[in-house]
Amino acid sequence: MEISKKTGFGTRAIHGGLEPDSATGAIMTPIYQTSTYVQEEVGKHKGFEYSRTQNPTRSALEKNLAALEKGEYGIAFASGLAAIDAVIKMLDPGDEVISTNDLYGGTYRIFRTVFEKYGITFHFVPMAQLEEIEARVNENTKLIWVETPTNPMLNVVDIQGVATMIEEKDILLAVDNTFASPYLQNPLELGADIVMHSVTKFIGGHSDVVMGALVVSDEALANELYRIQNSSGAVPGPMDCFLVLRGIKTLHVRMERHCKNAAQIAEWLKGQPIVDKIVYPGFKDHPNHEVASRQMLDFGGMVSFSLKRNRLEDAHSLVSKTQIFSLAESLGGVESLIGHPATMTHAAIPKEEREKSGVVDSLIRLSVGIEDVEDLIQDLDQAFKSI
Ligand code: P1T
Repeated sequence: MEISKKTGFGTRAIHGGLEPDSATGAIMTPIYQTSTYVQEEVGKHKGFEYSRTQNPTRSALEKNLAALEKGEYGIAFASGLAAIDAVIKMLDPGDEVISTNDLYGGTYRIFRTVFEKYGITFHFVPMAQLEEIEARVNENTKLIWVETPTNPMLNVVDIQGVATMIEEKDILLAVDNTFASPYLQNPLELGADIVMHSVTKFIGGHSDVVMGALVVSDEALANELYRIQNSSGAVPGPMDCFLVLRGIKTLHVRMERHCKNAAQIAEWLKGQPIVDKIVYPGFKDHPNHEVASRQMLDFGGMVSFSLKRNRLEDAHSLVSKTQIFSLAESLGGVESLIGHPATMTHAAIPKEEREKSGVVDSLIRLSVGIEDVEDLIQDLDQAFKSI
C-alpha cells in the first residue's frame, strides 16, 4: 500500500517511510550499530559512508518523522536543543528573530546566552496577539520562532495567522510542535516552513531517550539543515533511533489517552478551593480556545495551575507529596509527571520576565500520563489535602 499524506495517522505512524530490512526481511528496522561502512572502491558504496553523515536506522526514523508531520524531509538530532541550534545556525550576524515570550527555558537560554554573542538579536513577544509580531518585523527579521502550545502557560499561537502575515516576506516560520505532537497539529500544513520537536517528549513517549527533530518540505532548506547536522555532528545514535521508532507506533493511541485524562483532571481542578488559575486550552474561557479548536485535533496532555496563596513553599510542598505523579523535569511520557517551572524547567528565565508571562512562584505543571485517571485524581487529592 502506498503511504501518502492522506493516509490515516495511525497507518502513517506504523508504516510511514518504513520498509522491511533489505538484507534479511526483518519487519522491524534493525539497529545498525556501526560507525562506518565498507566501500568496494573509493566512492563506490551503498549510500552510507560514515554514521555522522548517514545511518540506516536514523534514515528510517527521519523518513517516518517526515510522514508524521506531512513533510518531505526529516532531520534527527541528539536533543531538541540541538535541533533548535541547527535552525539558528542558518542565520547570519545582524539577523533578527521574533520568538514567543513564554517558551521553554532552555530555548530562551540558547537564544540569549549562546547566539546573541554572534550578533543575532532575539525579540520575545506575546504571540497570541498577532499585532505584537507585526510590530517587531523589520528588514532584518529572518525567522519567526513559534512555540504552541507554549511551555508552561499553554498559550496557543495562530500558526496560519502568522504564516499569512509574513507570506510576501523573506522570513522563515519555525514552529516548536513539542507540546501538541504531530498527532494533534501539523504546522507545515498551516504554512510553517520548519517544524521542530523535542522527540524526548510525546513522540518518544517512554522517557527513555533524549532526541530532537526538524521536518521540512523544501529541498533547499532540507539540504542546508542536513549540512549543519553533518557539520556540527549533534546526531542521535542508532539505538535511540530504534527506541523512538518503536515509541511512534503507539503515538496516536497514547495521545488519545493523554488528552482524555488531561481534560478530566483539568475539570477536577476546578473544584479545588486552593487552586487559583487553571490553564488548559480545552476550557471555553481559555483566551485562545477558539484558535486551539481550529488548529488542533484535541487539547493535549498538559495542564498548568497556580495556587490562591501564591507561595513558593506551598508549591514545593505540593509537588513533593504526589505519589503517582513523579516530581521530574520533562513531559510527554506514559507516566504522569509534576513539575515546578519557576525553579525547574524555567529557572533560566529571570524572575521578572517569567512572571510577566504568568510563570509565578506557585505555578505547577502537570504532564498527564496514560494511567487510570481515577488513580491520578486520587493522588492529586491526597497531595492537596496534605498541604
Ligand atoms: O530537552 P530537549 O530534548 O533538548 O528539548 C528541549 C525542548 C524544546 N522545546 C520544548 C517545548 C521543550 O519542552 C523542550 C524540553 N522541555 C523540558 C525538558 C521540560 O521539562 O519542559
